[in-house]
Amino acid sequence: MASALKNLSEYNESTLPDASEMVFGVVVAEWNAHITHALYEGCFDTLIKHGVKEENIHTIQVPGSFELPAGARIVSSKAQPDAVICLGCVIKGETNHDEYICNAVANALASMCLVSGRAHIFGVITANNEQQALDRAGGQHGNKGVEAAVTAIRMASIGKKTKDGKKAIGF
Ligand code: RBF
Repeated sequence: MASALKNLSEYNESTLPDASEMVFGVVVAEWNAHITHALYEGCFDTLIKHGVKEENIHTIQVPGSFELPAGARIVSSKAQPDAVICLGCVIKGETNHDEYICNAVANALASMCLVSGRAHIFGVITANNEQQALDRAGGQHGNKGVEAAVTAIRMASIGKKTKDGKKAIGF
């Protein structure tokens, strides 16, 4: 299994485009806050590291992961960001609630990408237990918030290059 072999948050920093003119919305779910706030920290630090201005990071906290798409709508209309990063953590319990929440959020964010033309990054940890979540929020499997920020910068750059009229983009 790939994730057991390497820290997926490792990436080649030099290949990432300059993000100093980019604007981002970040939506963070409060459920499992000890996990989601670690994701947010990784995400925020990564955006700043790649030149994003602090005033261009618009953050909203929503109650749970199910509210992430609604939060994304709100931050989109407030800030007109180049991409929206959604961070949450859904941990399996005794019932199937996790499947309903994860499916709803994944489907909604995918639809919002297509309808709005703006990248919505799925930064939701879907874990079978708390340890799996901790491992992916700054633990042995890296920090999914860092990965979400990297993906957002890449997608925002693709959007901007499309406007530049470039013929081959994303390479
Ligand atoms: N939200 C999360 O972000 N992560 C969870 O693990 C989570 N578990 C939930 C379990 C149950 C049984 C319920 C009813 C809600 C849970 N929520 C969780 C909250 C959910 O995302 C949403 O905030 C509420 O359902 C209100 O719409």
